[in-house]
Formats: sequence, structure tokens, C-alpha cells
Amino acid sequence: MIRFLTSGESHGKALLCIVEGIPANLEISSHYINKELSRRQRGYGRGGRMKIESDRVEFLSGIRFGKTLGSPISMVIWNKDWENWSDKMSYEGEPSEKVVPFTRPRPGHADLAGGIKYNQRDLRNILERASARETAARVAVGALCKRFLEEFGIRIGSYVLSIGQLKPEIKEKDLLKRHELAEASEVRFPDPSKDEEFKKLIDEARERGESLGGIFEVFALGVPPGLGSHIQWDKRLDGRIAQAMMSIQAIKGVEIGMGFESAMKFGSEVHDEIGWSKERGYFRYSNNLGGVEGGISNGMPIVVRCAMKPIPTLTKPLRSVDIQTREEVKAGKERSDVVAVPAASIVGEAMLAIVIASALLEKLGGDFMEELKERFKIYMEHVKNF
Ligand code: EPS
Repeated sequence: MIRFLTSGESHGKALLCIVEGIPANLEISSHYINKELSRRQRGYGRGGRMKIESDRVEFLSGIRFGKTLGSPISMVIWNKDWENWSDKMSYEGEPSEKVVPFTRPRPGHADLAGGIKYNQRDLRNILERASARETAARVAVGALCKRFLEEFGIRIGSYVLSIGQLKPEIKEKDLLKRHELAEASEVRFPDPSKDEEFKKLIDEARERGESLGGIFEVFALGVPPGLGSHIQWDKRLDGRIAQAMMSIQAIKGVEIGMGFESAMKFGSEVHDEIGWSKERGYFRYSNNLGGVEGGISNGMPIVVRCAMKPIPTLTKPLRSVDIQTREEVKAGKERSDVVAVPAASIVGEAMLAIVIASALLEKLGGDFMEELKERFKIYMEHVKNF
């Protein structure tokens, strides 16, 4: 299975990741990963930082002549903004007078809880790592996994469903077409004709010193039945997906398929009836359960929805307490985004790709691509003949 770690502070020199478990002989290029990184940087409502960065990956290990070696893959994304932070984020020496400690924790951010936990009186020591800048590294890992999944015909996509209260109806029903439409939208909404409405809402929030959250949907197409398992809590695919999605900064809710709505319906309105045809084999007449039953993929598209809370940094800040004086103050202000839901949907794609790639590797075993593909063919034959 895939294991990975990321490291790096938001205004440190770089973000790093080490990924283990990608089989040998997978073709990969930095160009492929960079396309994903730049998709994550887009989206109306982002702050000044995205004008500074143009994220690019540099391979450090595990790849030779455009193919994976089966050994750990290390990647680095350099922070351009480091130039402006080298004094304040210096790795050695003593803090200069330029270093003003961040002591007014923002409600909704990791500032206070992290400060208490790690005994840090300059809350920058917490916020730098809590920052969603870290998700650039996850997107790089996710891109490797997407490339791997492509070899098995598995496709991952996403789109935004709502920002704040704005939730226009989506006419397009096809998931892949929704994703394609979202690629052409400034807010990743699957109907670019609605962009102006979203932009107006975001501009208004910015003017009022506010921030916004929203909901996005991520899907995986072509996932074979049989990934994950019912036999143990930590093998359940839906549980693993929910954990991965919930681990994305600012995500407060995850639903699979109909999710919470299914709790309000009768069984006959929820469960996806089973059919069989020569061309398709087993199929479902609906996909209310979002492609997972009993913790196992059932061959239907996997559909996951995530709710993102509004960004905690407000230019019109909420009440807080200064941790030096314990006096009531307004929370600290940092440069920030007004909304990052479009970017989060790309991170959602990456996390879903990582979970599905892991589950597929567990199903197939194997160390090199040719072996895995052979095993996949045999398994798909089994699925067809079942
Ligand atoms: C973030 C604050 C902002 C965002 C950042 C996440 O960064 P800065 O403090 O440098 O203005 O732009 O997101 C990214 C840098 C990114 O790459 O997504 C935060 O506090 O979470």
C-alpha cells in the first residue's frame, strides 16, 4: 500500500514528501505532477500568496529516466516566498527584532490548541505547519497515484457544489462532464455561466473582512468492485476515504453518496437495485450509496462530498485573548485567502487517489507494473464471469 509523509512550514524553504509503495516501471514526469500543482493554485478568492508561488516539483529519488524504481520517491516543492521570510523563519541563530511573536490566536485555527499542546508562546510555530500550504505536497503525492490509477482506467475528478449560501442548480448530470465544465470555471463550479455570481459573493465577503467555506464533490470512475473490505474496521474503504478527506485542512464534514440525506428516507428510496446485462455484467440502477457497500467498492462511481468551513483568518477579526497578557484582543491577522474551496477540491482528488491506489495495490499485490496489470486482467475476468 501507499505510505507517505510530508514536511515543511508554509514560509520555510520548501515542502517535501516521501512516498513509498508506488510499483516499479510506472511512467511519470514532473510535467504531469506540475499540472496538478497548478490546478490547486487556481480559484477566485485566493490571497496574495498564490501570486508569489508557481509550484513545481523536483524529484530527489525513486525515479530514473522517467520511470519509477519501486524505491521511495522523494519530491520537493520550493517556496518562492522563502526569500521574504528567511529572517523570520531562520533555521538557526536567535530571533532578531524583526521577529514579532504571534500571540493573538485566531478562533477556528490551530493556533491556541497547538500552542498549548507544543508549549509554544510564538504561535507562528504552530500556524506555519497547520497552514494549508502543506496540501501542495499532498497534491504531488496524489498526482503519482492518479498516474498509477490511469494505467487501470480509473479516473478521478471534482467540482464545487456551493460556496457560502450560493448553491446554484447543476444541470449537467454526468460526473466527468461536470468535472470538465469545472475546469473552465474560476471557482470550479460545473457551470461557468454562474462564475460572476460566485465572484460577486466572494468580493462582498472580502470587502466585509469575511471569509467563506463551501462544499465540493470528488468522484472516482472505473473503480472495480472489491476494493476495501467488510472484515475489519480499518479495511473499510468508506472509512478510509472519510479519514483521508477529513484530514484535509478546514474540512468539517464528509458524506459518501447520499450521505446524511439517506437517513431521512425509506430503504426502498436509498438502496441501489441490482441488474445484470451481458455487456455490463452486474450494475446498479442508481448510485445513492456512492459506490461503496459494506466497506467494499461495488463497481459504481465513488462519490464523496466534503464540507469546508470558512477560512479562520478574518480581516475583521473575532474576539480572542493575547496569550502574553491574557487580555481580550482582536484575533491576529495574517495574509490569507477569502475562500479556498476550489483548491480544496483538487486536494480532495489527491486524497481520494491515494486511498484508491492503496486499496488497489492491496487487492493486486505485486512490485512492478507489468505484474500488476496481469493480475488486474485476471481479476477483471473473474468479475466478468462471477
Ligand atoms: C494559509 C494562508 C495563506 C494561503 C495558504 C494557506 O498563505 P500566506 O500566509 O502565505 O498568505 O495562501 O495557502 C497556500 C500558501 C497554498 O499554497 O495553498 C493558511 O493559513 O492556511
